[in-house]
Amino acid sequence: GRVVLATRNAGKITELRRILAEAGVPVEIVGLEEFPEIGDVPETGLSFAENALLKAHAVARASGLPAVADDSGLCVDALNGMPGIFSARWSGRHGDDLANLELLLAQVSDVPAAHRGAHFACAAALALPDGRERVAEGTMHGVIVDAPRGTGGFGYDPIFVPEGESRTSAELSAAEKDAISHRGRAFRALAPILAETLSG
Ligand code: ITT
Repeated sequence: GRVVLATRNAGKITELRRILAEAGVPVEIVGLEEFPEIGDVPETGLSFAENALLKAHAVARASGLPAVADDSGLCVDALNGMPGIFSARWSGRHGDDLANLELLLAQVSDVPAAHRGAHFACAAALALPDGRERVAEGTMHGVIVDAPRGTGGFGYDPIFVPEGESRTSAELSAAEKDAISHRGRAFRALAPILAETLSG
């Protein structure tokens, strides 16, 4: 079956295609560029799951196809869980990964190494045109480092070292990141539901 990926974030698109292919979900993924009439969906929810469902429902309704959405972000302990659902626009410039990362680094610069805990969170939502919905979540715990390292991934990956690693998530291979990432975990949990929905 055909499924619309309800995201405009290039980093997510790359990872979602990879994770769903690796999970063996037999779907033909359609990009949002095929539906130029679908505008930006207001992300007014108070949680990753609410926002992922808002995006998936809006795109499923407008496209007439099942839609999958990802809402994700980085929750920093020393910042009481911020930027969280505001991760994409933390600096005030939506999707400016470099500005967001630099602001976050400045905000934790005085936080001692022992208190640098953080986690990425991802909500993976599936919505059907008839209004049915499913959602699955995943997290990846780790610490924020002092300076960016690595060129893989996207967003805050260069300043995040996953638990049990010495490399940042931007220094991991694609397969290594997918195996432990919040997105990998969330979408592998959604994969069987997606496969079942599309076959029946
Ligand atoms: P869409 O709503 O179109 O999907 P978006 O970028 O606005 O794109 P979000 O509101 O979910 O999506 O914001 C996610 C942000 O969280 C993203 O821009 C990154 O800054 C950060 N983020 C999420 N997953 C990440 C990852 O795997 N590595 C690094 N940063 C990540």
